[in-house]
Order: sequence, then structure tokens, then C-alpha cells
Amino acid sequence: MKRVLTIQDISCLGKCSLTIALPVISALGSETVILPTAVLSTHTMFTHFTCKDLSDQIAPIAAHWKEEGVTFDAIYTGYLGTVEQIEQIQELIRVFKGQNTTVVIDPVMADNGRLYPAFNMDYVKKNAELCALADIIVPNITEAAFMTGMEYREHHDQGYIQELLASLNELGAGISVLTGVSLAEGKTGVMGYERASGEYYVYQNQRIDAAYHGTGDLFSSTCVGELMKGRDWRDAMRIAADYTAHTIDVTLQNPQKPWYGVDFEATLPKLLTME
Ligand code: PXL
Repeated sequence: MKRVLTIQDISCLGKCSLTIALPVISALGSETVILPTAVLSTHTMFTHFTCKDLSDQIAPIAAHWKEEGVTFDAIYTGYLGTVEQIEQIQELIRVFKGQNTTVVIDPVMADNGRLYPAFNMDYVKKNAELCALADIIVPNITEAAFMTGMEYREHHDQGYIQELLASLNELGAGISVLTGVSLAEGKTGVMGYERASGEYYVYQNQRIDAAYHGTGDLFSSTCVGELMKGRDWRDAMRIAADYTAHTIDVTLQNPQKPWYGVDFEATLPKLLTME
């Protein structure tokens, strides 16, 4: 069985980060090892959330794993906390990245043209540096624009997306994938660029007009789980895009849906059948 280490916060309530990554990657058949970077009462779209930073636990936990001879087939990072914490995670990746370890970095820090409340430009710069250690990065357009210094364009064409991918590629990752790419009216999806082959990949599905929290984490976690099943990166992206869109669709049909996250619990069985 493949073993995945995922490093991100626990938002106790909120259906995001570890409360998505753990069930999704496990359901897709990989052992999921977690490194919680902070405990929050909820995600940061609630007001008055509590937050306990766990940075001082990273080094001792990593040291214990090293002593136990633990290895990982993938290391996947999501929402993190501070510049200093990212520095610790850079070190952890250097220590645990073996020849066959796939490093997936989702530089979660912004959306819709704006940084999340907790972050500033130093944090953006550090995330850009973290991306250099990745085999695959999966930022949204806002995060990519911040990390590359390019202008954020809500309405975009393929030319802009290719330029953004070229700049992202300069950060040093093997494959750069942009999420939230809408190349035609009523469509949304992903576009990626693979450094080694120089090839692009575009996938578009139906755009559902609803913005839900945690959908980026659902997408990334699904990618990681599918990659660990041996899927080519393009297939992993396509399945993750379809699964995320399907989950938003199902959530919208639930009259009791919570505002803070999607009903992925209802759609996990379908994910396991997706090709
Ligand atoms: O879904 C990304 C995410 C993860 N964790 C926390 C967040 C967010 C987005 O806002 O606040 C704590």
C-alpha cells in the first residue's frame, strides 16, 4: 500500500484541509499519515475562530519518524501557517523525499484575487520558494498571480493562462497545474504544463456558479489519491476536476447543506468508480 504524508491544519469544523485529505486519500486506497500544523476551531471564513500553532511539534515528530525508518510515497502540503513553519516543512521535505517520493504542493493562501486574512507578501514569497521542491504544484489563478508577480485576471484567455504557467514553471516544480481556469463561457477546469516534455494539458467541464469552501482541498486530495493509484497526472487532474464539480452539484441539491463546506461524504462512493 502507498503511504502519503499530508501536512496541513486541522480545522475542527469546516470540511477542509485535513478533514478532507484524510478521508479522501484513505478512501482512494493509500495509507494517510498526517502532520497537523495547527488546530483551529473552524476554518478562517468563520469569525472568532481559535488557532493553536503546532510548529514546535514538527521537528520532534519528524525526528521520531526518521528513527522509525518511515518513508513516504508522497508528501502533500496544503494550508500552512507562517514563514517559519514553511521553512521547517522545506527541511522535512528535504529529509524525507526519496527517489520515488512524489511531492505535491498546494500553496493555499488566496482566492478570488485576494490573500486569506492570515497572510502577507512574505508568506507568498516563501510559498513560491516551497514550490521549487515540488513534483507537482496546484495553485489557483490568484495564488499563481501572487507568486509570479503577474496581474490577476478573473476573466482570462488561454494566452494569459499559458503566460502564467510559463512564470510558474520558473518557480522550479516539475509540473505546474492551474485550477479555476475558465476558457469558455459556462466552463471551468484546469490547465497544466509539464517541464520535462514541454507539453500542456487542458481539461474543462461544466462551470457551476457556486463558490464553496474546501473545494480546492478536495481537488488536491483527489489528485494525490489518484496519482498514488498509478494514474498519469493528466488523468488524476481530470478525475479530480470531475469529482469536485460533481460534489458541488450534489451539495447544491441538499436543502440542508452547510454554508461552510461541500457534501463530499455523499459522493465518495462515486469517486471510487471514476475512470
Ligand atoms: O480550504 C483551505 C483552508 C484550509 N484551512 C484553513 C482555511 C482555509 C481557507 O480559508 O482557512 C484554516
